[in-house]
Amino acid sequence: MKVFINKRIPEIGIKMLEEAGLEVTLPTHDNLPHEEWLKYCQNADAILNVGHNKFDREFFEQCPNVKAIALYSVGFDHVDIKEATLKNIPIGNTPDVLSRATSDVAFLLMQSVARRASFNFQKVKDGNWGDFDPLHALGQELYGKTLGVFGLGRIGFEMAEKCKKAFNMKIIYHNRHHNEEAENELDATYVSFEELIGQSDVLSIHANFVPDQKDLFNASVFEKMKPDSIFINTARGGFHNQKDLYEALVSKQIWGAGLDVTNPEPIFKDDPILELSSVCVLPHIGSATIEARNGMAKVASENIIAFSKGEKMPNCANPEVYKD
Ligand code: 8YV
Repeated sequence: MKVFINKRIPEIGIKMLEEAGLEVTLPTHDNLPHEEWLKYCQNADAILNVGHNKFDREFFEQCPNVKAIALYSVGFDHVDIKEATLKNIPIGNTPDVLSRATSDVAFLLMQSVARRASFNFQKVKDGNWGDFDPLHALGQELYGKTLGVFGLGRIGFEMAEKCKKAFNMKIIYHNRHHNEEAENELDATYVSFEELIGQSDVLSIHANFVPDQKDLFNASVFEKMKPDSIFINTARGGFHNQKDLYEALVSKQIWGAGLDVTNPEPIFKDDPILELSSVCVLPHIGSATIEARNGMAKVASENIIAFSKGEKMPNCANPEVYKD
């Protein structure tokens, strides 16, 4: 079976595939233009995909040989799951292995924004240390404040747990379902969306992105948030309207924002949001640890190997393909 991997992944994953007797193809150069990427896909039976290439109806029609896709990501918003299922193509993903790393980044952004760390670091880099001033560079403390989690799954749980343990924060959440583990272990309280945005001191997004939630966090939401609140997005940039977020920060409707994902993504140095001292932006590094990336390589390869043996992918975004 021929497997195409569009970018080099940690060696552990490639080794697993080769030891399973699979024929692995890696591109000759990075960042393939779309047409070249498509040609590689057309010659493969299965794809291990890094990044957010679109797998939609057009793709499936152009690549009839592709029988399975293992994503090197937990998110699958770039895949038309309905279409894949219709074509009986299992879509693997990589949950769990990146929950710690991604929630670490949410936690890091929260603290960074609370203490204006990136702004102050920039001052030092600019040679502008400044005199000690009792009224200057004042951040805020997080101890005992309220964390609101939008989407309390595995990553949201880990973020909530860190906030509870480190700062004794009160946890509220809004989700499709109740999360009993979080209610029992973290004393988390289920609230409505309106309560979530009105009561959170820190609001952190950890949900799977679906198109009907595009721009869910927009002007009408930011105006209902507390003026001292911090908005954190490590999930998908599509959740927030970035122009509205910028306006909310400039007009001090909210206190700050920490983003590991942007809308659009990427952004460049002329983006006005980067000029704000109340913002910390990272370039989508949520899962960028040695541990998480090795774990993702292992899980994605396990998915491909299971498929090659005619078995169910252990982590599958559309398990309905396995029902008769
Ligand atoms: C990946 C991510 O780095 O897993 C996800 O959903 O956003 C990141 O961990 C990215 O998707 C690259 O494949």
